[in-house]
Amino acid sequence: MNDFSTTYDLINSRKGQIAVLIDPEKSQDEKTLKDLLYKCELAKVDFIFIGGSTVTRREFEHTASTIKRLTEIPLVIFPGSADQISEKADAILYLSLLSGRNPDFLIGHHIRSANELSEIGIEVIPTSYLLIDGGTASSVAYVSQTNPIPREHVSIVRQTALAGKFLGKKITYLDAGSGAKYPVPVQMINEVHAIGSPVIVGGGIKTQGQIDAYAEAGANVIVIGNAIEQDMNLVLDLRSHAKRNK
Ligand code: 1GP
Repeated sequence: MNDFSTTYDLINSRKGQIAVLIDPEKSQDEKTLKDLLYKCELAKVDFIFIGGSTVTRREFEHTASTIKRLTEIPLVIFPGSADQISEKADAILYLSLLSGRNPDFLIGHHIRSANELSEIGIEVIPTSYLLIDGGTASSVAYVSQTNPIPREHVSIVRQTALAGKFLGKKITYLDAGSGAKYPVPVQMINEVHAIGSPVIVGGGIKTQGQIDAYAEAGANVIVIGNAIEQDMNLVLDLRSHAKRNK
């Protein structure tokens, strides 16, 4: 295991860590999941994130239990709704969609899930969640009925992340949306890193070059979902990167 007492400490401990995002809606076949987790272990992936925009409670619980049974890689919930909670996870990113103005995604889902989270006692990490225009209509934008921040508006990203920090959020997650045509601009990572917030970045990331550029700009965790769903072997290419950063 590791020397860090919380998942937050682990996230904050260094730059360039890798998270593989598993969407339970697409991961009900145990053999495929087992194969993927085996490859994640070989590649020394740092975190498994679990979540999706349209997952049922049953699919979520089933996938979280299976992942926990098959690997010791820390499991972090990246929730699409108040239903995506499991005591099997190590922590939950308690996302406030600060790029939007939909009260449901700013406080509604949080109130709905608060009692259950308090009962199961997993680590809750207050997280500013900013959707950035990735050149495609993302499911998060559709489901939350919010508009992403335009790619050229780096100063809006900085101000929003700063406001989130003042509100007590411990991490900023910049997301171009799953399958984004254009991943989050590197300059946005620089800006958020500069305000002293740990950064998670995801959406449309496919190459080692992108991962290196984000790590260099100060991203703590780089999230890859879609590209690994398309080709599971891609995870093995992350191995050299993981080693370089150990
Ligand atoms: C999307 O950040 C995640 O919410 C990951 O995006 O599926 O495009 O890797 P991809």
